[in-house]
Amino acid sequence: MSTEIHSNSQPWWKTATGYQIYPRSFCDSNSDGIGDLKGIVSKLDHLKDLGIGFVWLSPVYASPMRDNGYDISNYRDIASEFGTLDDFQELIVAAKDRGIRIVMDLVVNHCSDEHEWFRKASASTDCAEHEYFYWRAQNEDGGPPDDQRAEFGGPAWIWVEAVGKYYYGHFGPQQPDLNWQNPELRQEVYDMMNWWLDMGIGGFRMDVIDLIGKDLDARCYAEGPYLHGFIKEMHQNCLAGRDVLTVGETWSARPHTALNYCGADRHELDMVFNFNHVEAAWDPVNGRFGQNCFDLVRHKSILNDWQIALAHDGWNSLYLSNHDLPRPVSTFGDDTTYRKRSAKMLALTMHLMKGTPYVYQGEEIGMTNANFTSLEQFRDIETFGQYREQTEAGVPFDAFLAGANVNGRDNARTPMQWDGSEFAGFSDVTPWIDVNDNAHEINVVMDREDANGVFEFYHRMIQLRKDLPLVTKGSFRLLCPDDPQVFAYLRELDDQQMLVVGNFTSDAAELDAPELSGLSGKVLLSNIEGRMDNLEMPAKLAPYEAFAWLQNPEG
Ligand code: TEU
Ligand code: CA
Repeated sequence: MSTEIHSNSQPWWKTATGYQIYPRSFCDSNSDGIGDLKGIVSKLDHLKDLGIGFVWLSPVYASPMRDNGYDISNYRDIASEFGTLDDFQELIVAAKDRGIRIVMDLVVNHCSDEHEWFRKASASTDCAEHEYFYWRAQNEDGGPPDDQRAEFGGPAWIWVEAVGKYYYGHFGPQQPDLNWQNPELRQEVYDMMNWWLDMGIGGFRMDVIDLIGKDLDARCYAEGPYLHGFIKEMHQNCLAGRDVLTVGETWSARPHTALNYCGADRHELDMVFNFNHVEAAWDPVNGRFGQNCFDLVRHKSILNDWQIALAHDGWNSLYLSNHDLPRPVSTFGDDTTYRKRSAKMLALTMHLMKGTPYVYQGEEIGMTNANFTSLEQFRDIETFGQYREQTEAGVPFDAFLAGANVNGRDNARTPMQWDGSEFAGFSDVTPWIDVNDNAHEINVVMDREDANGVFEFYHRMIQLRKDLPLVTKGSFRLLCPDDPQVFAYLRELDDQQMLVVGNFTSDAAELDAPELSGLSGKVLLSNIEGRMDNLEMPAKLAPYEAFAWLQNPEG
């Protein structure tokens, strides 16, 4: 049976569920310990069974892999360890056969210092490529123009003797920022985007796109003065008239700025990733590598603000995890006693809001944080940067390790757990990063054999979105905003109402929504046995219980 790829009244990306693949960690087809494109092709049925409409593929371009592909040395080729352009085209076709589109990662705030552009630019001032980067002379005392630090540690301004100037690397020396002020650079980027779009990709996730409009002299980086002009120009040159999805990674976006990117009259992007709810769980004193400070009332308030801001124009992206973040069941749920139940609860409360949901690989079986015990196990450039800075500041190793295990990026990058074999079915040799110790009890084979598995729950939840227009189109109303245990909201369309409820704690809880008392309806999906169709208020909730309930199912 062919899978419907177009929906009649709405863009496909409003009714589809996305799935992010981190290629290095997904599936290794040729026994070198590194995931690759052929490996992805071999697992497409897993995604089809889940009900996925598109894949966001983290970068697969040629790269020295200092930041696992977020440092691109050739935008028109595939990294040799991932495969070839032919493999990529095969992936597009094999995915399309299953009703799945491939959305590429667009990393154009910076490239790799091994990109030909930068090689030329840093060898001579006398070439067009020199202007593709940000250069500044020494200041009066011979130092860099300012004291800006790079995201991955060290100074952001790096001296190049051959040209007698500093260049700017927001993330680090191996990721020089591209100078978006330069029209030829912009044209290079647009030509490259069109080249991929013409090949039939489903769109772009745009890496740190909020940084491209920076004004370095004003020390203004995110949402800089040139940002929206550039995105508009990109839209005109590449996106207008194409049926593709665009989602910006925007750490700086707030509810009141979101429409600047995705309002209908803007002609910029379809949606952005909001990180406000992610950052809210970070330790306000010790930062990301401190403790987990998740607070449900704040979490609800943030998500509610985004739902309200984009209720009538623009569109939300809905997610709890990606390749930079820890595993949601470890951060927001319970990764031991109530692992499966809390994984389902987190998914249900996130996916049934208004917007496009994204699943990060392994989330659909409730994979957990890595819990590494030694420095040798880590691979992430950012984590190593933290290690150096913290060690210099006198932070003991155990404290660093605890922080890395709470929020380090390697938590999401351990190999996908396909089965209970030695390397979890990811590879048949030692992988580039350790498999999580729990792979023998948390893996796709075991989870899918279990009628109460996390996968089956995701599958049904994703199906609900296809069956019920209310999930895509309905309005959103948060219930009991101040309740510290329960996340509950109503979705409404015409004369139908859907109630979504999740208990975020390991204690029993209660939902009181008197307006719903005695109404007739039915439970659409629940993560415990015995949730009854008739709602008696107040409703008693078991630990981490979640359900979706539809009033007037015939409506
Ligand atoms: O991430 C943006 C970014 O700012 C991250 O460094 C983030 O602050 C950090 O990981 C906290 O979670 C994007 C990519 O998603 C990331 O993988 C890249 O390393 C980064 O850009 C540079 O391209
Ligand atoms: Ca491989």
